[in-house]
Amino acid sequence: MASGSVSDRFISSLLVCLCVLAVCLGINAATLPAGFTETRVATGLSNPTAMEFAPDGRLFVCLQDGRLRVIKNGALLSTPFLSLTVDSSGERGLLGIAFDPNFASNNFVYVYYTATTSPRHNRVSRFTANGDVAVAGSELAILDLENLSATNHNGGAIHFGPDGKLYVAVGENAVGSNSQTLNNRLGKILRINSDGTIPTDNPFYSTANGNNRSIWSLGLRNPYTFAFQRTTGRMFINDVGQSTWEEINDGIAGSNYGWPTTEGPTTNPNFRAPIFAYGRSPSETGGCAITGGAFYDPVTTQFPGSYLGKYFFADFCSGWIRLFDPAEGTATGFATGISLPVDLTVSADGSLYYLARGAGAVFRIQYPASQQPPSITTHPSSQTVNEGQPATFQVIASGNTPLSYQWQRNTVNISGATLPTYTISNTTLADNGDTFRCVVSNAFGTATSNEATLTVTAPPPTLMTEASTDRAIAFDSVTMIRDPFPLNTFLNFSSDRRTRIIMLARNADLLPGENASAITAQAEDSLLMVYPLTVEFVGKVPGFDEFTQIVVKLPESFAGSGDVMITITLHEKTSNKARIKIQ
Ligand SMILES: [Ca+2]
Repeated sequence: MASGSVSDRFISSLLVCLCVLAVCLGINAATLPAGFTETRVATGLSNPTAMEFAPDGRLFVCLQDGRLRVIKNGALLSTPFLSLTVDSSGERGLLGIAFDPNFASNNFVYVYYTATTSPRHNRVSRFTANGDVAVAGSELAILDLENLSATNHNGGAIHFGPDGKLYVAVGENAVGSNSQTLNNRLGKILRINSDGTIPTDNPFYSTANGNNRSIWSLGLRNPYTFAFQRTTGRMFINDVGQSTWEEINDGIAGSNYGWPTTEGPTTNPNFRAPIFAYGRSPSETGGCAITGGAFYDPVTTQFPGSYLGKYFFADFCSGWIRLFDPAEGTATGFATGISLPVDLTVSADGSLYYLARGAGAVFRIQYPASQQPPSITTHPSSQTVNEGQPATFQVIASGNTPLSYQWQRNTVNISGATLPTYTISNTTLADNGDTFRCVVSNAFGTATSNEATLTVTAPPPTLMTEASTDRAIAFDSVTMIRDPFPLNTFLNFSSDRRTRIIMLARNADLLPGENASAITAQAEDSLLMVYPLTVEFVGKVPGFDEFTQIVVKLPESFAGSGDVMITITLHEKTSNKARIKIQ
């Protein structure tokens, strides 16, 4: 699959010896992240090249020698679905498989293989399934490619796209110039209808001739594997490099990926650079042949949520599977110690399968439900309470027990707040606007809840009255004598000589930056006439912090006598009515 220097690697006798040794020693298990487990699904698969799930859940595995094997209900069926006569020299052979989008009704299965007819060439044929075997004589060749010379760089992956078209990855047959011409189909991704005809909306339909109108993208060297993302239809093409770079390319119609002019990252405007590339070393992150790619986008998500939308890719030589994050453009490690991975696929139940050529086996990687990190099922709710009332926030989380909880206020841990609920027993205005969230942890990870906001509202201001009456506790601001008050007094040295009254209030605290204008006041006489009052001073009563003194001027246009009822308004909240007697 392979790059120039290692192109024949998997057929070298040395490698065969190593593989046999690995199998004999049982060196099969990959090293996986914590929480993941691995099961060997099937073994005894001699020189496998590719695999694909049938829509009914059976797993079909291509063997290079032409046999298409079926794994059904966890068992490798002894009778192959197909036993094709193929040329399996070098990297030739049975290399790809796809199921018709309407497989459930038409039973069509497509394969890519090297035909033995002379001259040798690669072919895509359609077969009709009858249960677990192909109907004898059902082969219909839908694509016969150019004659081959070298035995390597055949490509071979085939998949149906979200548009119902069959995409075919073809290598350049070790002739770099093939990749840049529209005069043959080597070194390309092709796009054809399921009957082999060519869609008229192909990007080079009007510029290429004949069968070459099937060309969908070019400039590829050996695209051994590619994948579509189930939910978005996005396509990634894995192009095996020669001596420097392995590529993941964004599959976009009409693109030229640069081979052989460029390999790996490029700024050449004529080419579409890979969205990710890796070199030869170190072996932990480097390799020599990208062979396998699968989006983690299953019908049922089994792995932790952080895997969703990521892309697994494997390297044949380094024996690892890494995880590419398309959003970030970066890759991280996932599995190591795999013997010659050649294909990856994600099943509907969210397991990752890999095909290990060296082990002759299919493995399934799972994330058992018994090892679930926390997941927030009910987030804390925002709350509005009156000052002084309690406020309680609650989070509900699933996941393996024991779960531990740590509440945060404004993203800072609250000391001792380690229960599923957090209560502030006596809220203050200082709590207003603070946010509260909870970090839930267990042995397998953490989850942070949404933030809930606490809104603390002040109760309405209260004018102080004598017990059990509405008579205000009020004083002449000059004489400190209580009511009844004269409307004017010569003792007041203001120009109007209007009497000023000190009233006392609770819950009338000004916020920082506010002054007396924050409070408005009015008087209402016995005829329900309303008179605005001028608020001249607001301040704390020294030594009695809970009380606010408010100085108002008696109503300017009020000329009568008798009682008036005073109210004050602060922060849109209006107080009780307090009675003041006027002489
Ligand atoms: Ca390239």
